[in-house]
Amino acid sequence: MRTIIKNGMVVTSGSTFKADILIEGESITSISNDIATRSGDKLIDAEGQYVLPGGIDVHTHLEWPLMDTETADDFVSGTRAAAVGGITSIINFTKPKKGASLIATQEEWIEKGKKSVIDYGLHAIINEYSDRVLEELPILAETYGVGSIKLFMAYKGEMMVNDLEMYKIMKKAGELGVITNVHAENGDIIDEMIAQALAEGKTDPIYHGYTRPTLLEAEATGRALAIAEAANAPIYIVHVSCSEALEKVVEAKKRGVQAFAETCPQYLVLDISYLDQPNFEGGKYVCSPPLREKWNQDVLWRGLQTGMISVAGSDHCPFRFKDQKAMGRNNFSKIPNGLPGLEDIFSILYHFGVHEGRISLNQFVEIISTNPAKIFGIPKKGDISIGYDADLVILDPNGSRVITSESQYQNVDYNVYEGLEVQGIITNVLSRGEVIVKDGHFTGDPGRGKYLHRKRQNRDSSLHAQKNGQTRETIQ
Ligand code: DUC
Ligand code: ZN
Ligand code: ZN
Repeated sequence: MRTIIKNGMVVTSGSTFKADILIEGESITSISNDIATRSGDKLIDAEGQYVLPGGIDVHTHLEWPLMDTETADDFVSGTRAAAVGGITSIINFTKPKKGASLIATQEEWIEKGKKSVIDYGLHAIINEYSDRVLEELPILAETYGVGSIKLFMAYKGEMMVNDLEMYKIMKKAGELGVITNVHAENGDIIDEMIAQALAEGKTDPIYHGYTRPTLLEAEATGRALAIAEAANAPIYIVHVSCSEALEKVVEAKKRGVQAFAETCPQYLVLDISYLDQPNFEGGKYVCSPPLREKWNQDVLWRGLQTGMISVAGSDHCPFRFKDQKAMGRNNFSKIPNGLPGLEDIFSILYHFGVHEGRISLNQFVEIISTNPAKIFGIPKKGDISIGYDADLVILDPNGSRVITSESQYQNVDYNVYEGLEVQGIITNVLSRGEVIVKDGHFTGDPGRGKYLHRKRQNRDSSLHAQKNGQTRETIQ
């Protein structure tokens, strides 16, 4: 089966040019001017539109248990929303029960993911240190293609690990070329601040913001980076929300730590004032780290412009307002933490980034597709190139749409970007050559998504820290 995308403006992280794209089966087999058609070819006319690599959202929480409930999107509704929004691959987090085998957990989550509409990978969360973790990590990496794990420095009792646990786990991960995602907030002090606020009768959603200050994100970020450096391990700081935390990443990069940073659309566009709305409306915006003072947004955009932040991930962690967020109506600490965003990340980043002139179109591709594929070792994705998977998004830059929960695919009763008009309409989406969104309508099938076996980090890089007692500077 051949498909030809005709007359589109092809955009990669490195260039923009007019060309046709030939797809045979699941892969791109030719990119050139005026590819001749044969009878039986499927033709898609992309005149006046951009053809971009599909978005890769490496930060999703589908079917994810948190704070005595579970996120509202499963792998069907979540990946359908992703597809419509221009995302053709996700990496979701697993969630092991305390003491559970990481391998058994991985198997369980691969099974859950089989319903997906698009391709899916899994980061393995590790919530404790044990000999078994050390035994299972190499199996996860080699047999299951799990090139990334995740550690939490907050959510004590549920997921938080201490510094020594982090060091030991990261050391092993580093030896294996497995990158560690870190949620960096100082959980101990946050818990104390929450208890103090509640004791003073401060129960509204805004206190979620006040009890998780930027200082404690920056402190934990700096500590995580130092632990990664000591462990000689690659590290990816998820959801950097503020200037002070980003400074820690920049300092670490200067020292030669193999550190990457991610931010999320909500930190680029929304701010702490959203938490301070009456009638518990602020509860809709509770996520961790919390939304910050507005001035941080410019700093985060500069981070994306300069490459200090490599990736935008959605941190899609959706909870319904009416019965899930409502669990914390009288106590902000009981509001499940998280926002929906998987369906809109591509549009929000395109609109506020490219359309409003903060980043170039090529930088957009780099941030939403190329960098996530490279950092997390996803083969044959993140670019438009011969031999690559035909994961493609066709976007009409002249159209616009208004974001609303009325017409969204995300399985929640609100949208944090409600009423916002964004430039650019996603007209068609292809996943491994199959059209899964046609003229804006979803046409894919649950269960067609494949599990992503991922590659590990290249441990030969001169970016890696001390070898045989040499300093980084002496290793070239
Ligand atoms: N932050 C959230 O807002 N939700 C899920 C977990 C997290 O780190
Ligand atoms: Zn997190
Ligand atoms: Zn998250």
